[in-house]
Amino acid sequence: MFERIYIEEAKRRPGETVTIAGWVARTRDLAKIKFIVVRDKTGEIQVTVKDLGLYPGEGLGREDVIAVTGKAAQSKIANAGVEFFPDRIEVVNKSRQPLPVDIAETSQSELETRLNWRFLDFRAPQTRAIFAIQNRLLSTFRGWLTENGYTEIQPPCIISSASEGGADLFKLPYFEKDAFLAQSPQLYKQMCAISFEKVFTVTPIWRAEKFNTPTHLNEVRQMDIEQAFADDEAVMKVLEKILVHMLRDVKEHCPEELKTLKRDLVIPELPFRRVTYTEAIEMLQRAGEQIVWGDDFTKPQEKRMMELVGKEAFFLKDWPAAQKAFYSMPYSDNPEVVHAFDCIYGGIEISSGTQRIHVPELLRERISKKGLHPENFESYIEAFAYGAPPHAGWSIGLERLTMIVTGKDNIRECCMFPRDRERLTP
Ligand code: AMO
Repeated sequence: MFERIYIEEAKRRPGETVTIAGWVARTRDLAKIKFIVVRDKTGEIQVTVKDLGLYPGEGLGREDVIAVTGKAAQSKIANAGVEFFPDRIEVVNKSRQPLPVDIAETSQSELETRLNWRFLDFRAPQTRAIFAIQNRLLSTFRGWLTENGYTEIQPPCIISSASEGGADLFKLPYFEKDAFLAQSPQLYKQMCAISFEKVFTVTPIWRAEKFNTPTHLNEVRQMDIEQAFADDEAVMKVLEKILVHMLRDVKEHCPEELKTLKRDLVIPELPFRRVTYTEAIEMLQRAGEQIVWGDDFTKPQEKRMMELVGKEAFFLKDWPAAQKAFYSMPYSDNPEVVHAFDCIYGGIEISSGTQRIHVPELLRERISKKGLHPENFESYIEAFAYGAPPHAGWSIGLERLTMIVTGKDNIRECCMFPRDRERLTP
């Protein structure tokens, strides 16, 4: 392989003979001169070909991979202020023409077509911006938690029983038994937190939800924490803090990407408002909505509530036990209400969490009450019989968070290879 430097670096080293390599973004032919715009991961540069003998005889098409040896020079004409004068142009690999998706202008191709040709779509400016931001969110999440004393854990993805309740499980044969794809790292992060104290993980999870909506996937990446000696309020404080930190970081480090996406990112104010479920029901009732205590919110009601609360981000807390998973800690004076919260950001639930039950007997009782069988959870329940401190945690859906940060209205845009009811390839 030839030695190449990135375009960004070539621009900083005018006058030096170097080799750049990348994809042909576009070409322009004038009578005595040809222009090739070459793109690599660091940007684009215009290659100005004055000696037409250097130009490949078979011509160049968009997305052909080429290597160009020559010198960068300041230019008053080229858009970026620097152009590249070649001594040699090598065609590394041709692209089939025509391209099945319009990379230069993503909005002109249907999302379905773009997803069918995802590897090409990754070269489009908007898509690159989305995943640059997602990458930043992930690295900041990991960095902040590591710096603040959390241990990264590796929970299993093949599990023997439901972690979030009975429904929506993908079943798979596992030798002589049945197993399931994890719906959440829930049970394992709890078992880690009662020993390691502060843990986090980023892991794929699977939900066999049959519906197809703009905010649901069947395979999700969850960003979770779990911590000992903590209640719901303690982990809500961590959540609002890390979320604002991640958003500030994106705003600071991804200004070009946000510009490409035409996204004016508003950083929510700290602390986030805490609205109880009961208050939310009353607010909606006052606004004329048909809803009673115990109901879940419909999508339009959720939206209405957003408008009524009037905040970019807020917590919705103290949910009815019936709406939340078996492991949620009930209030001691009102067991119908649990120490559970959702974080609503940009109009959707991006995260939810609870204080957990750390007492085996209560856990057995709540599992049975949900119509599940405690015997299927014994290894988990038993973990709390040997000195389990109170603990709490939450999970942020990476794709939903990316959706809001990038201003996209379909979650599939924010997942490299989305899995939904219909899509299993690529
Ligand atoms: P929950 O089921 O609310 O809680 O999931 C947490 C977050 O994960 C994301 N998410 C999804 N995103 C897209 N498509 C889906 N089908 C989907 N399902 C979930 C959302 C959601 O807020 N174990 C608990 C969390 C905890 O208590 O720690 C759990 O999984 O952003």
